[in-house]
Amino acid sequence: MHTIPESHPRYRSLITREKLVKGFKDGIVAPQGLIAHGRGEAFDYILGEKTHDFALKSEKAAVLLLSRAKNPVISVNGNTTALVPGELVKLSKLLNAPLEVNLFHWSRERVEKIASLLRSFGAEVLAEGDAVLEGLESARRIVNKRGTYIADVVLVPLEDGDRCEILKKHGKKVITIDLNPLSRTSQMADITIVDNITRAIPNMIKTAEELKNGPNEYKEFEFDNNQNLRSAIQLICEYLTSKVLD
Ligand code: PTJ
Repeated sequence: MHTIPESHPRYRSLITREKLVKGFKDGIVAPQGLIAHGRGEAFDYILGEKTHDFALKSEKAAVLLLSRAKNPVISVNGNTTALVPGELVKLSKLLNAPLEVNLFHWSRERVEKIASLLRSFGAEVLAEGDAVLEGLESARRIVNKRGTYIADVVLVPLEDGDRCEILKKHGKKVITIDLNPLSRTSQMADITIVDNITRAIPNMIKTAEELKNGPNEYKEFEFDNNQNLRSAIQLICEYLTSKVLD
């Protein structure tokens, strides 16, 4: 990795880029993943690069839904693994939700590399690719018998937009993490977390830990995904308008 001086005003953003570049060189991240990150960065920029109330609310709702699921699963791809490997493993353990490797730009080699990196953090990783999600033509159809195939709740962070609809057709609840509130997946998911995955997963870990220690606060939790998406889009509009009026 390049050395980035901590005093650099864009330090965190540059470190995140370095993680992806390293992930790409190590064969974890697809080349297209670097482009996908750029799109995410642009949305993060106009969201102020912080977790807003609407995001925190959706993160709590997501943890609650996953913790109440019978067969929850956390789907991981190249970008998510490069950015938050240890955190994904921690969340997976707290929620008893296995990690399942599911790639859009599929190769057996990359599946194995991602699985072994996550296993080095002590995770249970499903990577056999021994089942097919009917109705999907892309490589995302390759799933696991003990994972997405039987899951009732699926967390699909940084998704490319062809799977959410099919997962829902199969009767599954879908949670996504996507900085773009306008994306197809964001619009179709049951819970959309409009936040950077580098902040979202640590926030979800915190909630999962709180939930383990005392579930009372979460008993009456109400969540409206459409309202949540509207709040995210409104915040972007307000930010841009404020720049015009500056
Ligand atoms: O590893 P693979 O082969 O499964 O491929 C993974 C990528 C990400 C390349 C693939 O899923 C893809 O092409 O995705 P898209 O269509 O670019 O969509 C990814 C979405 O994630 C976009 O809406 C981005 O805005 C968003 N995004 C990118 N980086 C982040 C993010 N959302 C949250 N946190 C990020 N760091």
